[in-house]
Amino acid sequence: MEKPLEFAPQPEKRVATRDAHLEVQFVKSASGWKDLPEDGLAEFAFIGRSNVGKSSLINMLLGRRGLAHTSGTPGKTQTLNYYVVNQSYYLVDLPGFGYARTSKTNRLSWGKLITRYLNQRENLQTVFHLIDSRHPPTDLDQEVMEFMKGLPVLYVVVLTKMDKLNQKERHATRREIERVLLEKSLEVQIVESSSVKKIGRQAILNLCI
Ligand SMILES: Nc1nc2c(ncn2[C@@H]2O[C@H](COP(=O)(O)OP(=O)(O)OP(=O)(O)O)[C@@H](O)[C@H]2O)c(=O)[nH]1
Ligand SMILES: [Mg+2]
Repeated sequence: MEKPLEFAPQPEKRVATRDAHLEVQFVKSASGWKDLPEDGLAEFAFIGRSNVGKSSLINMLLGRRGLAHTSGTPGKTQTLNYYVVNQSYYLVDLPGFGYARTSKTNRLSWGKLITRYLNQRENLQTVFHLIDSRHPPTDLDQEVMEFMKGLPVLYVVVLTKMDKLNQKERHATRREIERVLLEKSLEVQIVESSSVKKIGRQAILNLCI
């Protein structure tokens, strides 16, 4: 019989799809600096390359299937999408990077807005950088890591789609990410996740206060 995966959720930790404790609302899609909310609530942002699973992770965290739009085609999320939780903080779904088929103008303006957002957004508390657990970090992922070094926010690496790996692959991925982070002198918390198997939910929510 196949050995159960070590990261399979324990029965007592399994979460309901709808969590009564989380009151969630989609607030807005921002396509420019002036569109960002002005109420000063804390923001927790999710960044990563297109198709890595940002929108799926947000749906899984919030227990609302289909709240953030997901797609098998990269480039689905093109704006900063704000979801308010318990009227006290925002989860922000950012456009993915590294999607070559978007127009150049569009790509540049996203890049600029995201860079400005990461650099200057005062109420930004934490950046969750999503990396596909099946592949080594891309050059752009490594650029994000370097970029995050200088910022006064908590930086967390989230390995996505862990359901697609067996235990041996999972260990190899983790070791590789740890090696890359160490090489960059970054001491960063790593969270393993799967939106399909609802892995990593509590660990990530615990970091969003
Ligand atoms: N097996 C598996 N598939 C996933 C997981 N998370 C996301 N996916 C799939 O990956 C694809 C992309 O997911 P999205 O959540 O739309 O990715 P995204 O990062 O928001 O993409 P953009 O909006 O294009 O930047 C979809 O087909 C999802 O169903 C996961 O944990 N496991
Ligand atoms: Mg998306």
